[in-house]
Amino acid sequence: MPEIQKIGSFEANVSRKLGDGGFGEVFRAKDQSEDPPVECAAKKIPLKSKSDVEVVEHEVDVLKAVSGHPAVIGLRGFHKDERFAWLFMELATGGELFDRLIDSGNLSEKACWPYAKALVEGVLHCHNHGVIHRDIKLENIMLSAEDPGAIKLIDFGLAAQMKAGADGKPVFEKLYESVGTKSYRAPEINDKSGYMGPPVDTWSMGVPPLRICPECACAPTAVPALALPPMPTPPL
Ligand code: PIT
Repeated sequence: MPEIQKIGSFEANVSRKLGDGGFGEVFRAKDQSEDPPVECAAKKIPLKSKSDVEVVEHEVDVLKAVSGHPAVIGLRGFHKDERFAWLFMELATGGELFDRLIDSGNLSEKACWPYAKALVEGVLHCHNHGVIHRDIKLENIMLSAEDPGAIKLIDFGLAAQMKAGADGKPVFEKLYESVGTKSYRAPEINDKSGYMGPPVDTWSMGVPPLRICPECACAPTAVPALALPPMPTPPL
């Protein structure tokens, strides 16, 4: 018998794990407030300290800011009690792009193109809404089982959110935390003097095509280029 946990209008099937990546435990769930109920994903986050609560609330704010783009995972609901927070998100049933690579080996440039295009569009949407993802990598790109070219960018746990200016547009300021996954990190992430957000996402979104598609990497020129000294960052 599946073990079902009821959380508000949602039902999480804690016997059916969708993923257990760096982003925590994600289960299959249903949003029962819809008729018929809508399948979704539920991320369960243990709350052990006050800082855990702050981290989750930041992630929810970020997800609310970026929800609504086809290439970005959408937030359907959020619940929190003393012990756990639950994020209910759109369902992406195709697994990680990372696993797709493991299953089928390298992709051709033609096969890679729809993913790369959707990734650029999704990241641009985030930036337009003042959100810098800071951990774009194959493991954080989910695929859709129904729509073979579609991707969903997930895991905004390391994201930074820029404040909005008087015109409502984000004001991009320097960031200082050296976060992200090493082989996807822009070199300036380690600069003590800080770095601008959008370029570090631009760097890391270039890496997945290089990893899944030898034609995109067009070795041997691309690989030594990655070993060049860091580019100077323009003054603010
Ligand atoms: C899955 C399947 C699915 C969604 C997810 C994972 C979402 C994970 C996720 C994790 C985060 C976040 C946003 C999305 O901020 O449909 O295996 O930390």
